[in-house]
Amino acid sequence: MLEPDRLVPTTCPFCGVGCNLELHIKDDYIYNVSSPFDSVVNHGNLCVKGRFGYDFIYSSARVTTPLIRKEPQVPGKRTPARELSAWRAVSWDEALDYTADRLVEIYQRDGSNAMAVYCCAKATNEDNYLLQKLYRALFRTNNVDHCTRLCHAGSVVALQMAIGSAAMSNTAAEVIHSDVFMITGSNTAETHPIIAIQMKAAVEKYGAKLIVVDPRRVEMVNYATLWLPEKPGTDVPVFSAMAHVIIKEKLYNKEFIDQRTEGFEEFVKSMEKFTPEYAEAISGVDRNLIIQAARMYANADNAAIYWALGIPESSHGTDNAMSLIHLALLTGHIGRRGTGLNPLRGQNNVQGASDSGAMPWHYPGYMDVDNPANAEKWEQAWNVEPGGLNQKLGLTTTEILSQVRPGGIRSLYIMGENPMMSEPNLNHTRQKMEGLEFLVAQDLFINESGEFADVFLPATSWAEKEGTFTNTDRRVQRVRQAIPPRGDSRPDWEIICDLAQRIEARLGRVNSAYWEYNHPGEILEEMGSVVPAYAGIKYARIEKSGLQTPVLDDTHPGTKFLFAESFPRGRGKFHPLEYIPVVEMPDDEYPFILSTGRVLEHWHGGSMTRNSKLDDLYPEALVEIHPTDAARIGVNEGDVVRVSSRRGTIVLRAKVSYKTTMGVVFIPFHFREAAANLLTIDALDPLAKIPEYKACAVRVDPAEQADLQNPEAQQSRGRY
Ligand SMILES: Nc1nc2c(c(=O)[nH]1)N[C@H]1C(S)=C(S)[C@@H](COP(=O)(O)OP(=O)(O)OC[C@H]3O[C@@H](n4cnc5c(=O)[nH]c(N)nc54)[C@H](O)[C@@H]3O)O[C@H]1N2
Ligand SMILES: Nc1nc2c(c(=O)[nH]1)N[C@H]1C(S)=C(S)[C@@H](COP(=O)(O)OP(=O)(O)OC[C@H]3O[C@@H](n4cnc5c(=O)[nH]c(N)nc54)[C@H](O)[C@@H]3O)O[C@H]1N2
Ligand code: SF4
Ligand SMILES: [Mo]
Repeated sequence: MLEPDRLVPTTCPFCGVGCNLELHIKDDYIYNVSSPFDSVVNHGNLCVKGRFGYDFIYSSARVTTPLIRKEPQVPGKRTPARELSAWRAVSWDEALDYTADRLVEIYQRDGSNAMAVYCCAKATNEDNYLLQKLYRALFRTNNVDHCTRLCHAGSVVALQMAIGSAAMSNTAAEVIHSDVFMITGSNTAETHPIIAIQMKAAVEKYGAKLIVVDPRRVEMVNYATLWLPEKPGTDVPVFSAMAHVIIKEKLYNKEFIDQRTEGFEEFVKSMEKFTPEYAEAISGVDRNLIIQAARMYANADNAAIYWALGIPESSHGTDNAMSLIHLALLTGHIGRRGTGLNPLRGQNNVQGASDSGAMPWHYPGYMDVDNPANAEKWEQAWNVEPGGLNQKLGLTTTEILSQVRPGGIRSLYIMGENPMMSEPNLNHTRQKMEGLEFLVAQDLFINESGEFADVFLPATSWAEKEGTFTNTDRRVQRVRQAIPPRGDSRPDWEIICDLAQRIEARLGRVNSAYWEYNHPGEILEEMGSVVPAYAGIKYARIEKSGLQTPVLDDTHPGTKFLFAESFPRGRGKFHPLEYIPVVEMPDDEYPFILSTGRVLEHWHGGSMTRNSKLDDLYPEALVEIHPTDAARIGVNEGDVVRVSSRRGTIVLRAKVSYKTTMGVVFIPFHFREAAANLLTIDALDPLAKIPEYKACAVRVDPAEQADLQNPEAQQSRGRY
């Protein structure tokens, strides 16, 4: 065994569980990752990504020099380029001067509405806070968003409307204190694997009963007392029928409803039509399962709900989440240990990026941008003249690209996102990317979106910088520099500070905002001076283990579960609901429903995991198809098939599996050779603006081996 020179404690860069890692370092090289047994979040457990996936930082595909495209790019005629020969290596000074010149030129010509930025849920709180500050304080725009829009936006909007707060109400580890818990729209064992371990223990060791509501036979079904295999997009009828049963059988908590909620009477009327029979007809779930699930959840002493993207990623994602929230409001299963409304947040720092203001309608701390009192607070903090901040709601991620046109959005700054893999209907996304006048990519890799950029700014990875991530249960944890930056790469926060000073100089607003920090800890303190939930978080307090927000002052111990006494909006509000089908139903031409999502070994667009040895574990895109459907269309395991929707076509191999239900095929969106988002529909939820990633109509046809590989795409994939 190699003896490490040092062990550096830090936080996993993949998912929102936020496992604690120990990086083993020899000669400034990370050669192993472990986790201490006393780690609060994960008790020494790690999934395959946390344990082995770190090697993406050493990939030969990583770019560590600032680059400018050799060929000037013209709006409407942009051409993607990944190979380095299309780029010129430049100094940081040249790259930043060029970026500042181009952004300021567009801002001075076309104003705030031409500017937009995607922040990054993989980067730290400090990085995100600064980038939104740059766009708000210097370019006076709220066109600031990040992947939360593509993720839990429906949950966030519904939770805000119903209770006034969108974070997970409880701590994931409390699941062992639940008598009953329900998981819906979450493939927990693959996407939040360490929380799944705790859930399995809750069932096997602590005797909790589990209800799974999911169209796929995900691993957690093996631990469930009840599985409700609904058709995609039918959550409102299923959960409203549960509410119907709870009301009809008087299983609700009258005291809680009287004291803590409003809108009950009207809500009861709107639930009348959602009989279990009606829900069965729409969702395909046996009415008796719905009745049993309702009784089991309502009669428990402590019952919790956990959910992920099967709920919000829909053209009626807000309604879906609302139908779940109602169950907690009816039964009072919230505000105590082992209960709660728990949207499992996905990216390592999506909770933190949202807290830090990387959103178009909120300053940091969820302060509405259109409230002058909030604007005033941030004007003072950022030394902006009174009335200087823009109080108009900004555009969301899903709106920013659709508004690329003369007179609309002209420039986009992307820090660590990959819309050319992650947004729906990629053929449309591509057209919009091509239409930009100026595009900045700040990443570790030239990803599918960076290929369109004018300038590439190489950021360091999480192992090469200091900062904090906020995990899914609101725990703010340290990220530590373990090794020197590779090549000329720099931490995001440093890049942003340097760029901001150059932009200020060009705007003649020198010192109009503060951009000098000795250490990222000072950035977090600046945020905490205005955001009460972060007021008590200082690096010195989180060196050993993190603190769960809200942390209201320097002695506040943090908050394990929320809403014991009241909700942030006062009373929890019921909202009458109607069932609205998904936008694109299957028909004769496109007879299957396509569901998209994740597999354990890969991460989103693949920049990280496909440049890691994890790629060897799951090297190629597969479409899951039910054995009955496969037999019907004459497809066997491993056969090459063509999957087409009204928007695009991809070719990949079939995986014949009982994991998917009849009529539904599943494709992970990690593979550029067969990008699932070429097929998905860009229909949006009207309130949350989140796309319908979990249901569109497709056809599946046998294809030839020769159709399979796009050699160009295969070759451009880097290897570690
Ligand atoms: N390995 C891995 N882990 C990840 C990620 C990753 O890329 N790779 N990404 C992270 C991120 S950012 C996120 S947001 C999370 C996402 O975590 P999950 O939401 O668990 O991930 P998905 O694979 O999208 O799974 C969606 C689930 O919803 C179900 N579903 C589909 N349609 C419906 C429906 O209409 N109703 C209901 N109730 N359920 C439905 C699917 O069958 C599936 O079980 O994962 C995080 N963890
Ligand atoms: N079809 C379909 N599409 C989906 C979904 C789905 O379920 N189905 N899910 C959606 C969801 S939930 C999400 S969250 C989005 C995710 O979508 P994106 O956020 O667009 O995708 P990622 O691949 O995670 O992109 C992260 C990028 O950040 C870079 N990066 C990593 N660390 C750092 C860092 O420290 N600094 C910088 N500057 N860059 C860094 C990585 O190299 C990578 O290129 O995808 C959405 N798209
Ligand atoms: S569960 Fe999530 S945080 Fe934990 S090791 Fe796996 S990817 Fe990392
Ligand atoms: Mo996500």
